[in-house]
Amino acid sequence: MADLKSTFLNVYSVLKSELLHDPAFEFSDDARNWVDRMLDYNVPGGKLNRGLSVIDSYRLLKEGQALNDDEIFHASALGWCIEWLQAYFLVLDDIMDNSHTRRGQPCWFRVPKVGMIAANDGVLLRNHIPRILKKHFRGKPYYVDLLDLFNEVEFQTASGQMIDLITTLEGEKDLSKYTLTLHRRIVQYKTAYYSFYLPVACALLMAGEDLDNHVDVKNILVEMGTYFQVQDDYLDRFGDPQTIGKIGTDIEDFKCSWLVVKALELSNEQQKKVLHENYGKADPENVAKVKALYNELNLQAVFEEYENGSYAKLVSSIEAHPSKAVQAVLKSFLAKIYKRQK
Ligand code: GPP
Ligand code: MG
Ligand code: MG
Ligand code: MG
Repeated sequence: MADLKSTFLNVYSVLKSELLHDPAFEFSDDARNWVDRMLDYNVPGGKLNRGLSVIDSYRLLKEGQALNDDEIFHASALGWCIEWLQAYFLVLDDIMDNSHTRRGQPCWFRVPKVGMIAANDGVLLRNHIPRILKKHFRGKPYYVDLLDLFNEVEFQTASGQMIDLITTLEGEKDLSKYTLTLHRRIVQYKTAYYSFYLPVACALLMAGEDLDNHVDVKNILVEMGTYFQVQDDYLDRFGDPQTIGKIGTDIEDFKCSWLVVKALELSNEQQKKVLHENYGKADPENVAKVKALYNELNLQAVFEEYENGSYAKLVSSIEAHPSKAVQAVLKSFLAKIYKRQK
């Protein structure tokens, strides 16, 4: 495993170096240094789960056959495309959510002299993906499907992000519209497709599969991604910022978080009033009242129950899948996130 990770990180260096010498642009030293620093700051510093999953999944789909160097390189390059996509989303999401920290360091736009250049860096990160794909996959029979997959998933994510954002619009803050149905719609689109379906879909394309034949796999992965974002919402309030590397802003931002939806479900009239009066305000006093209410409603226990139920359901839908190799892919993914603390 440690070995796989270092191989994976070596591929990052190769891809970065290619991008820094992209013949389509005449780099000055300043420009090259900027991109170099921007990439190192934003791309490789996360858990790398999404990226590593492409290699894991591809290996499992090959049912134990050893992968050759070329296959490892290509699976890694696809994994990095997902990490690049994630970096692009996070750089922009942190601006939109007015966040402070990410992966244990200041959000990129908060770094001195970066500011709103971060918006363009997001666009650059996004544009690096088709450049990597063109360089390494243009000759592959699945090249067009790969481009189409990344485009579809980006569209779904941006659409989910749009609903996430418009529900918090100033002047239209209305807690009564926050239901599990709305929450599910947001998280399915903003998180599940790119974080869960995309890595497995990349591995399936590399293995020569037609994605239209794997709708059942997609459905299970979207379910898993929904569970993952519920964990993210939970950790926003109950996680340890040291461990997750970011400080939560969902209460201040009036987010349609799983926690507020559950709180609304479980509150009496008095408690609902507390939520209506305090949710979505930046003042620490308001935030503290919401946090106290979450404790009063014992949302930690409610989450634990959700987590156990969700895990059991996922396991049974995975075990109902006819292919043992696909089951192994899905189980390995689930094991990576079950009861995660970060
Ligand atoms: C996570 O939401 C969603 C994304 C990172 C997708 C962003 C999509 C864009 C098109 C920019 P979140 O805000 O809960 O994540 P976090 O808690 O990590 O900030
Ligand atoms: Mg967000
Ligand atoms: Mg955010
Ligand atoms: Mg979050």
